[in-house]
Amino acid sequence: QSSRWNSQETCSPPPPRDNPRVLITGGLGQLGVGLAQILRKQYGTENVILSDIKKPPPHVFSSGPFVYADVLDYKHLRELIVNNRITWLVHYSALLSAVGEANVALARKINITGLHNVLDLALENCLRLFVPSTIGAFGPSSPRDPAPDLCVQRPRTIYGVSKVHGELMGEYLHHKYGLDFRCLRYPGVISATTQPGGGTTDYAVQIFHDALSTGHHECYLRPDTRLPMMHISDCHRATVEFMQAPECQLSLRTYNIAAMSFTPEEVAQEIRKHLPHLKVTYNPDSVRQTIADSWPVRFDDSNARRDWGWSPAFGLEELVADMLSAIRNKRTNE
Ligand code: AKB
Repeated sequence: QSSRWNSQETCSPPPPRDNPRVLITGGLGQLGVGLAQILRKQYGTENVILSDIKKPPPHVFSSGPFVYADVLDYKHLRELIVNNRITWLVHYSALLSAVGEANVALARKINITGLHNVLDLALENCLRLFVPSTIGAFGPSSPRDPAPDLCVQRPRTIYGVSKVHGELMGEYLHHKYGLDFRCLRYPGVISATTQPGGGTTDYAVQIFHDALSTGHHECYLRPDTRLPMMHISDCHRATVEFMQAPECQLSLRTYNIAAMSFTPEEVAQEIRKHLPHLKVTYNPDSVRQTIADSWPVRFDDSNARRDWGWSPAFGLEELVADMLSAIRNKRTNE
């Protein structure tokens, strides 16, 4: 595996092109398909390639380029980047907090070894590289209300440890070799059409589906567990705006982004304004409750607001109204 790490050269990106050529890894998770849709509208369908190790559903396959890519296969990933003249890489492939604790060895492989492959390839090919981080990059000794961009980070999950590692590696390669590394710390992301898949904040998606189907949600967190959350459209917009921001505007390479913070009881109360009969029972599970208790209850995102103009559109009220109507629409169309 060739690497530029020993070289004194810095990364000089190719002359600006009209459109970036984007590769998204882990593209069939909660975020990839939606982000691809937005980028394809702006930059052209053929310029945005989704990739994953799973077979895509027919609507994904027919909506634009999709390729098989395993982030652990360095040579194949390099071939994809070179053959497709990729200039931006969005690295969504990762195991989330709860599944990571259930399979630490696999999480270490995908979240750390996979990231190393992507960092090497981004450096070698002068790519603009986006890697998401998370509220999970903080731990019990971090300031929790609010958590600033720069503070103590001692997470106690393999997910969090791998994300702090990613933040630090990316920033190191930026400062040493000029890698155009960009990282946002996402809150829990809430979407009506895509499932999160193994995180601690997943209840905040499931509660809407349960409210509309059985009217009963059993929550694995305590009713007063407050966590930062965000509507998926804000998350996508933040990602695109951050990727498009001129380098000279970025005083940091890793930013918190915030929209709202709520507890299970607060989101249930807001849902009851539309569905008064929603019943929520609480059965905290020790793994996810311990993880949630170690995470920030609020993010300080003032640097993102100042540097590149971040501002969320959705608060709790708008989120709940949108989720309920989007899930209802989806069900009538199925
Ligand atoms: C998780 O709960 O693991 C993720 C996250 C907050 O990063 N949704």
